[in-house]
Amino acid sequence: GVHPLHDKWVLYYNGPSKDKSANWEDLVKRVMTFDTVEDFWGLFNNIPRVEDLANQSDYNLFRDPIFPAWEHPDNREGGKWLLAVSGGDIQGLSRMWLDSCLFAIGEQFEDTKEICGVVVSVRPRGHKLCLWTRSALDEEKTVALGKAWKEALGLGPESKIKYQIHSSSVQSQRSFPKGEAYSL
Ligand code: M7G
Repeated sequence: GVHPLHDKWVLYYNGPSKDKSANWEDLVKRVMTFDTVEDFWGLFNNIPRVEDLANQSDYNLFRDPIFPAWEHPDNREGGKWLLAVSGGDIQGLSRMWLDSCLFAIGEQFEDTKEICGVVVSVRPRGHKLCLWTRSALDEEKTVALGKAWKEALGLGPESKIKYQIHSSSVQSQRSFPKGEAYSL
C-alpha cells in the first residue's frame, strides 16, 4: 500500500557556483515534490548521497510551498536550529541528514507545522545541519522542537545546537551571523 504524508514536501538543491554575480535564489533548483513515504525513499535512493556531493552543496527539504529563503513569508518570523558537524564527519552528517528528513516528514512532533524545512550544507571546513522553524520568538515552541530534533538525531547533552533568527541573517546578509537567540 501507499503511505501518504500529511503534507507535500519539496527537495531543492544548490551547488557551488563559479558565477559570483549569480543571484543566490537562482542557484536554488527544485528537484522533486512528493507526498508519500514511498516517493520519499524513491527520491532519496536515487539522488547523490551527501557523501558524494561537491563542496559548497546544499540539500533543502521544505514543506510545500515554502521556499528555503529567509525572506519567504513562512520563514520571515522564523529561524533555524544549527548543528555544526566537523569537516571530517561526512558519514555522521549523512546519517543525521536522513534522520532530519524523517523527523520532518514523519510529523511525529505535535506542533508539526512549526517545522518549515531542513537543510544540509556540505562545507569541508565545517558542515552544517539546520532545522528551520516558523516562530522564532516563541521560545517555548522553539526550544521544544530543538529538544525533539536532538533526540531524533540521537545527540547527547555534550552536543550543542544553537538557534539563529532569520531576521539577523537578512540584516547581515550572512547565513551564520555571530550570536544566537537560544542554545541547547
Ligand atoms: P550559505 O551557503 O547558507 O552560507 O549562504 P555559507 O556560505 O556561510 O556556508 C551563502 C550566501 O548565500 C549568503 O551569505 C547569502 O548571500 C546567500 N543566501 C543564503 N541563504 C540561505 C539566503 C536566503 O535565505 N536569502 C538570501 N537573500 N540570500 C541567501
